[in-house]
Amino acid sequence: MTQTAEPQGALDDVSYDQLRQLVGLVDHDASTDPFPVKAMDAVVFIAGNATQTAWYYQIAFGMQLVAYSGPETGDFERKSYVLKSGSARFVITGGVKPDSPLLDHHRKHGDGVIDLALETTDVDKCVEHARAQGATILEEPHDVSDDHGTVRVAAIATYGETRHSLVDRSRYTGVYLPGYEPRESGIKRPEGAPKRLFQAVDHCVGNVELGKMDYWVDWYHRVMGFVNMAEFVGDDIATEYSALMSKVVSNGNHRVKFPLNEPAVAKKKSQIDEYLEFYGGAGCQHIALATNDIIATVTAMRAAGVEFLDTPASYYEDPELRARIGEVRVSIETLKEHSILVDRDEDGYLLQIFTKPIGDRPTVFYELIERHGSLGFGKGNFKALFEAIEREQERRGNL
Ligand code: TYF
Ligand code: FE
Repeated sequence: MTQTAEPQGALDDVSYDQLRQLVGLVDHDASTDPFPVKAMDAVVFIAGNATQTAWYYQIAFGMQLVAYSGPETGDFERKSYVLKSGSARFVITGGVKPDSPLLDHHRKHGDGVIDLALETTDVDKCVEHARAQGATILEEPHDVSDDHGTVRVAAIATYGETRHSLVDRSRYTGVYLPGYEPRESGIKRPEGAPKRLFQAVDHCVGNVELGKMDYWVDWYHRVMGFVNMAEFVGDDIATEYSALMSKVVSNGNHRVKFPLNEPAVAKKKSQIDEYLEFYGGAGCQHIALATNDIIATVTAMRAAGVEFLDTPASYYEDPELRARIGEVRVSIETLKEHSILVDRDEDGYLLQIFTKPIGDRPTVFYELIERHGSLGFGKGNFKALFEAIEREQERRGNL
């Protein structure tokens, strides 16, 4: 079956056609996939204080609290808050019991992503394929049920201590998973604020150790049937200015995109080395959030105190940029005012901007991306972006 339409409602009022534009979908026959991935099910974070981090995502990222699990609902080990924005779902988890393994994970890695959970139509088929390809199965397929039905779940290990939970929620009508109760935000949205600040997760980037990028690219090919996307940072760019190498893998229709970075041996200490040192190994580096109005999103997030990387005025004054970019939906002056980057390729253009690391360690950060046809990742911006990242690295004393 070629995926052209999906039932309304499943995406929380972001239609499949909207997603096509927002995250750059392509047609794909999923019926022959050995490891059928529909979408990201959730990005699951560990936080030192999940209660306050959930508050941050509501205020600064405009997300809606929809569910909760913790001691009051019978889980005495942890507290988990489920937040939504369009089709994007974040789960923020923290340890309650002093001897919880979640706290050991946090001691080692700090705040970060523990699980890039994937929605699938067939958990057992995915696990059998993953096992045959030598993947580590962390949780065998099993059912979890409550009054709202049954969810089938399993989990496999990916880079570092990150996992991919596999979730089939086709027989479930509850708000997230059995054990969670519905919860609403008590937070009032500012007057005239946009309904939401982003509609979907566009991509999730992994940083892996020196020399391991090709291993993990091959792993996603073999284990999950992912394909290469055209955009990558090769040797040439790496030695010139990026200090990193990068390749992108995605599922068949590009709904799930995982760029993978490794440090490059360059003149300077790579931003990827800085991440690996402070995260304590491989892990998720940034999550890109798709918005249909990056100006409104950045304005609202800045007003809430989120800090973004600066872009020098020279970026916008470069006549080459102006010629290459042509007409985009806002003026270059507006982009400059907000420090938004712009890139164009043969398919269209994109607007993007990056936050500074959001936690205490220089590890996890966010990207906002507004796509207009482009299926890329902003290759034309790599130089300006990596220079901006290195300015911050230097301020932290890590360059
Ligand atoms: O996801 C990407 O490929 C772009 C560019 O450390 C990028 O957002 C690549 C590596 C990096 C930061 C951004
Ligand atoms: Fe990105």
